[in-house]
Amino acid sequence: MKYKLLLLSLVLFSCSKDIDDIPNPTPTPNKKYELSQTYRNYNEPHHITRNSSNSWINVHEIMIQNGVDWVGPDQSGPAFADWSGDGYEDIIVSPLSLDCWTCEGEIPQLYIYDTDLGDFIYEEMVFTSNGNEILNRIGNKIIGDFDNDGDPDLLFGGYKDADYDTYDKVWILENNYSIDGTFIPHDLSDFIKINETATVDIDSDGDLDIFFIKQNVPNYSNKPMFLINNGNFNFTLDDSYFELIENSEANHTFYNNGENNNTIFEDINQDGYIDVLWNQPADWWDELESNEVKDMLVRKNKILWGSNDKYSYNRHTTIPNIEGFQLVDGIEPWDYNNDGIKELVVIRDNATSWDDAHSTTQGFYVQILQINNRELIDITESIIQNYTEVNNTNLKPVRFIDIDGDGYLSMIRLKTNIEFNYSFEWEWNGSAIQRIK
Ligand SMILES: [Ca+2]
Ligand SMILES: [Ca+2]
Ligand SMILES: [Ca+2]
Ligand SMILES: [Ca+2]
Repeated sequence: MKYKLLLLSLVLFSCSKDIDDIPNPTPTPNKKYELSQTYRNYNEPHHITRNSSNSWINVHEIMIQNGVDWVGPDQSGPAFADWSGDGYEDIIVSPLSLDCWTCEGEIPQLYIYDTDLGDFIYEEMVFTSNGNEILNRIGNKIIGDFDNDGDPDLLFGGYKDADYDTYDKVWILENNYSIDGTFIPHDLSDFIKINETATVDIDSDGDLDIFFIKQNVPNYSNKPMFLINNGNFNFTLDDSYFELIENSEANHTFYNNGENNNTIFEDINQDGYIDVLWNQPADWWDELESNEVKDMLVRKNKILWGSNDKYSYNRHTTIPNIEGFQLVDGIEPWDYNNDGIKELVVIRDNATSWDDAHSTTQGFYVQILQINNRELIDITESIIQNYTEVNNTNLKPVRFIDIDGDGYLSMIRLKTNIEFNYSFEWEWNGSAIQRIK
């Protein structure tokens, strides 16, 4: 059954026109994956580069075949990119420990696509230094061409051990594979403790900068910051892009973000300024201490609009609430109908509190928002089929890929279990966003 699905995917995938101009041969039976060369620009924000057209490949099956005894499908964080530089996408992914998956760090794994075999071959990653410190205990990986030399590099590490209050180091692994087979580690730990980051060229000088939130800052608690890229893996801290709120409690609440490497920087309303999709778990039912803080908490899931001034509380729009599905798992841009204008899809969980999220049956609600200047218009009911279920699973994380090669990006849910790499699928059918899976 699985093989049939795979073949079907391959046949559908081989119809793709937009990948490149190399003809796709009919899949050869003895090849497991018949992939095409893919030339991608890795000097783009991570929320774009993470959407690989090969995301349908079952990475966990590949890992298990190569001797990994257990994978945590939601935590292994596969990073599809051409790590070897031959035009074919490879995978870097995190194995985890079976007994206690955050107890011990594991070396990330590299699987290189072999065109003759049509399969991914495990290869030990070679680091030029600090080999015993480059470990992961959770899968967060940010792909980006940080030195602008055309190949993908990897921002990696930074797990916080809550029991011991210690942190794994945060690294950028400079990709030198095509030259001598190595990755060169650059330690970012002086700047960033937790790899909950996003990337964008915020100063428009042509290279990717890194967004993160510095915690425990005197007077402000949480401070949104950038590491501005100066080239050659040198960075400078810059806290000037966000207006800070004088009331530190309110500032904390407005700029707090929990498990967040999902902040998205994109000019979503197409006015020439980069906006911020502030993805943040909505735990706004916590103890409320003042009306000001209460007001801030309700506005946790929001868009900060770009302008020629700092990002500010005074220029934000809250995502419209859906009663019973208050927990927002993700806010993502999606041009589902290829008209060049992106709408927003908001993935919601049916929990009404963090306690609920861990104790009750999961469900989801897929909200679609149209953007009109700085206004958000809820078009869910008229545009998308089967957008809510109470007794199922949550949808996080979603990805956007053109599975059947017709030019429209499907929204899928990645990594639900070891058997299938994705479940759920919605795609535009000309009049509605149709639920396919
Ligand atoms: Ca490759
Ligand atoms: Ca690079
Ligand atoms: Ca830059
Ligand atoms: Ca804008």
